[in-house]
Amino acid sequence: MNRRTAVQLLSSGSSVVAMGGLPSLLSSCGHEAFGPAPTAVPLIESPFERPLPVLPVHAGGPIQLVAQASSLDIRKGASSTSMSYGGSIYGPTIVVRRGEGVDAQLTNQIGADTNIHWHGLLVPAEMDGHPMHVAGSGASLRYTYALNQRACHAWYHSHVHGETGRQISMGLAGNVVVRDAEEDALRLPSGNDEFVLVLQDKRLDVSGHQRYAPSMMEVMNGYMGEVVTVNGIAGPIVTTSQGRKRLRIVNASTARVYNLGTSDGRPLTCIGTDQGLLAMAEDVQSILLAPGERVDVLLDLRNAVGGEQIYLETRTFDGVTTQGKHAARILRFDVTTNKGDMSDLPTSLALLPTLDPNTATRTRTFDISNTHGGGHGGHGGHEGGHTINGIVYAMTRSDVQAAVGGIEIWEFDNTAGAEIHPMHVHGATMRVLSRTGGRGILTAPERGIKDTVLCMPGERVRAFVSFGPYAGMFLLHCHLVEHSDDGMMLNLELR
Ligand SMILES: [Cu+2]
Repeated sequence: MNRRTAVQLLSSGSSVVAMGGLPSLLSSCGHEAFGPAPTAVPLIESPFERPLPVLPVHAGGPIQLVAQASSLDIRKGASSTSMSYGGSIYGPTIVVRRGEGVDAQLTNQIGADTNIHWHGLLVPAEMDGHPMHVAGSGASLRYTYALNQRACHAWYHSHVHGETGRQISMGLAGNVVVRDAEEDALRLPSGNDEFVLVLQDKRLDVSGHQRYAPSMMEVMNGYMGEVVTVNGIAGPIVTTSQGRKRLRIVNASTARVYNLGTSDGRPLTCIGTDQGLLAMAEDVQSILLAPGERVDVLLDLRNAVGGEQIYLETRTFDGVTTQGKHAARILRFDVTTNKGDMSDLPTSLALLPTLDPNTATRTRTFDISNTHGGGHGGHGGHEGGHTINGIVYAMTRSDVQAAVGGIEIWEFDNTAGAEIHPMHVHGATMRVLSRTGGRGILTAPERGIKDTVLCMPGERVRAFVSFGPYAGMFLLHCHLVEHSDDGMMLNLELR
């Protein structure tokens, strides 16, 4: 794709904000020592002309996950190398009921170390995909564990230190859907009306091949692509009946935040977040979704008419200079004349555990500002990796010790920072208590149970952290994966 066709792809009549021009990345190849200046990578809409790929579902019984090279037409008619757990894109969606378990055999055929972290699942430490537990090339790892947690949308992905960004970006990710009786009782849209959507931006070269080669500047700002894919492809279409749709969305990008809304301004009904259902549904105009986060929304197409086209789009947002400056439509719903799920949503969705901060045994503050001793202005500003409390990750050092089953208050302090940091904890769950500075508010999904929380520049976020039932070495890290690969990660030892 040359510069002119790229600009033509900024389709007319859309919500795309055409900026002055495209940065050099579209015409450049290979790893640049110093990447483009820290301006936001634009978004380029692709023509909507292919059906949304449905990721295969695996329900019950052992599963083989073969990490392998694969090929995928991210852009129509342009085959790109990618990676997957079997098949052409990502891995199967593992559906499991509360009280059951997962038995997954990872076989490594990618020619480099890999492993699997079960993001959002509370599993024993040795099953959690800590970066010290990897399968070498040609080797296998078996993950077996029981699940006793609320219905939720979790996901799985590679967690090899220093390589996580590349492996996730190339496709080593998949979904886990946990179901339970509490959720069943709500009779939420299901079957053909329930969609698992993996959002990932891709940087494509002129031939449509995806690239992952962050420059030093992109390790700071995050590595962003100009094309947003859903379930692996650009420009997907869902042809669907009138009625309610349940969209279970994961942001599998390494760095790009999405501000999700609809093209005709109809609200999204937020019903769930990382760790399952909210207490009450909440209609919102837009939802900010950071890397690693999930959101569960209902899209109400009961009043749509046959032939209508409604887009899920990502809009601009404020708060950081390096992204959020562009909008694009990312998924089109083509509404048929058929009537689907026309029922109503109950007012009350779920009972969440009572939040009593007085039960916390201690408060810890994590300085995540990463001012890099001189800011991002120059190429020399980045020395020694991204840090938490000034510490760069070391594989076997125990950094934070906390009690199995205990409760603490954690404060993520990005007050002096200029970068975004979606903070993620393994082996524990979070309830966000407050956000001061920056946006200064909690968003609708943040009223539920979280495992990843976005800290924008200038923000201080306080969260109630409940440690899970398993002892051993877990992690606390930034889910802007270029940051965690660069060392923005601590070992959390539960004992
Ligand atoms: Cu970060």
